[in-house]
Amino acid sequence: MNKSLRTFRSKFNFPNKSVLQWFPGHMSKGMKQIEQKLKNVDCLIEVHDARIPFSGRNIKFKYLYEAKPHILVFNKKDLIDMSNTNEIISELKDVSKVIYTNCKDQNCIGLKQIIPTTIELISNSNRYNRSEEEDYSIMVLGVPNVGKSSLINILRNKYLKQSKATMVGPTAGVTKSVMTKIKICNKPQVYLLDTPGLKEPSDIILEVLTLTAVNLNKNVKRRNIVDGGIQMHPDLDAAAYHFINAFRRGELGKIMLD
Ligand SMILES: Nc1nc2c(ncn2[C@@H]2O[C@H](COP(=O)(O)OP(=O)(O)OP(=O)(O)O)[C@@H](O)[C@H]2O)c(=O)[nH]1
Ligand SMILES: [Mg+2]
Repeated sequence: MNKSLRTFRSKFNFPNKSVLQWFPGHMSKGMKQIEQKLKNVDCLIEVHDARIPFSGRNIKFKYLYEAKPHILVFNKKDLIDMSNTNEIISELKDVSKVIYTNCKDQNCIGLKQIIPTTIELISNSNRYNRSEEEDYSIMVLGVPNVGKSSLINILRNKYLKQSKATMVGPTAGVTKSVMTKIKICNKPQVYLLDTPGLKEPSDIILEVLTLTAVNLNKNVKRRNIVDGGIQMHPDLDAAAYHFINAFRRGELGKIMLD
């Protein structure tokens, strides 16, 4: 056989597209940046969606919470039924402090508790290399779209009466890299560090979107690369928009997913 033919590969494995879509480049870069910045922070605020208290938290962050004091903020509390939060909190064995917030409400009680709680945790911890520092530096992390940047903006507005410092948006992946620290409070000096939402790769999302598109009868035309003909495919983007919009607006009811 011709030598050049022998170097041809005999098969080509298509990458698992769902994994690619759900772990974009900025996420792996973001994880490295978070690890690098860890030594410069005193505490971690994990933000998560109050509608899914037991699902979807990124377990890759777990070892970070063992290294630094950590509080869990369940955000978007305006979208849940608050009657069973005590039961939920008692089920969470890995967290010492849980706070419920609504970043759309400047008077939210939970928002008032965040900075005093973190300062108390830091004061009771070993700050190691940062023990001489007078300012407090806190990293905000979590999966995409849970309201990390919104939390930073509303706290900054609350304490410093200053406008937005970090971008917020309705789609996941708005914050793409670990930001420089943002001043939140003057006395004491508190800085928050925004991070990109990091989610573990998931491969069931395609299945969910396909079923949703089929149920909605939303299709897109695609050209068949083999014969050039037109084929109809489930419109996954339309399905995602429909589902997420309904969920975001609370149209699915005041529900818990866990
Ligand atoms: N209903 C409700 N919506 C909120 C709340 N907090 C944030 N949002 C909305 O949630 C969406 C995502 O907010 P972001 O602050 O951009 O979320 P993020 O976690 O920084 O997202 P990434 O940067 O993509 O990881 C935006 O549309 C916000 O307006 C809340 O307490 N209640
Ligand atoms: Mg953000």
